[in-house]
Amino acid sequence: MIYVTADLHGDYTKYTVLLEKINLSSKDALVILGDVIDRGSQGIKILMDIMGRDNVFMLLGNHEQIALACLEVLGQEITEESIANLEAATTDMLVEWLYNLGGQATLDGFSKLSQPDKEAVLAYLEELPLYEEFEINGQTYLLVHGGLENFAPDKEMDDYTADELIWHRIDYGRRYFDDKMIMTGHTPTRNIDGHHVDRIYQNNGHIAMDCGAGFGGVLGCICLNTGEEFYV
Ligand SMILES: [Mn+2]
Repeated sequence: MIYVTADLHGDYTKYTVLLEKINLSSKDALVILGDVIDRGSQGIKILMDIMGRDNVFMLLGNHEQIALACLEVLGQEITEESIANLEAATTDMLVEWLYNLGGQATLDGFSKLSQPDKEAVLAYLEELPLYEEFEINGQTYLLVHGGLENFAPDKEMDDYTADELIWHRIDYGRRYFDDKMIMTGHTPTRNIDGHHVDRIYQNNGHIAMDCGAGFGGVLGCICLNTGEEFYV
C-alpha cells in the first residue's frame, strides 16, 4: 500500500501515532510531501526517524529548503570577519527562518546532534526530490509540495525551478491536467475556498493534504490504493 501525508511540522507524536494507525509494514511505503520540520519542536527527531527507515520517503518542502540554506551558513566558523561579510540577503534569510517560519525549534534540535548526525541530516536534505510521479490502479499522481508556478501544459517537470514547485501556492480552482491528479501540501486545506475544515480536499484533479498540523489542526493521510483517509 502507498500512503501519502504532508506538513508534519515537528509534531513527532502525531507522526508516530499515524504510523501505528496505518500499520505501516515493510511492504508499504509512506510518502511525505515536505515540511517535516519547523514550527513544532521535534522536526529533527522526525527527520532522523525517516532517515532510518527504508519505506518512508519525503519531498523537499520550502521549510527544508530554507533550513538547509540557513544551517549551512550557521555551520561555518563564526568570526568577526565572517559576520561582517554576511550579505544582507543572508541575514534576511536567517531572520525569516528563525522568527517567521518557526525555524528556531529546528535549529535547537539540530544543535544537539552529534557531528556525524549533523552531516547526515544536511546530506539527506540536499538530496530530497522536488516532485514524484507514479501510477496506481491506472491513475497517475504528481506529488509536489507547493504548486506549479508559471504552469504550461507541455512544460517538463525538470524545467520548473525549486521555488516554482515548493513556495508557490497552487490554484485549487484550476484544472491543470486531464489525466493526472496533483497531490500538494503547503496550503492548509482550511484556507481553500469553500472547504474551511481540517480535512483532505479532493476536487478538480487536486488532492490537498495539509490539514493544518502545524497550526493546531490535524495530520491527514490517504492510502492511494484504497482511497481510505486517516486523521490524527
Ligand atoms: Mn510549505
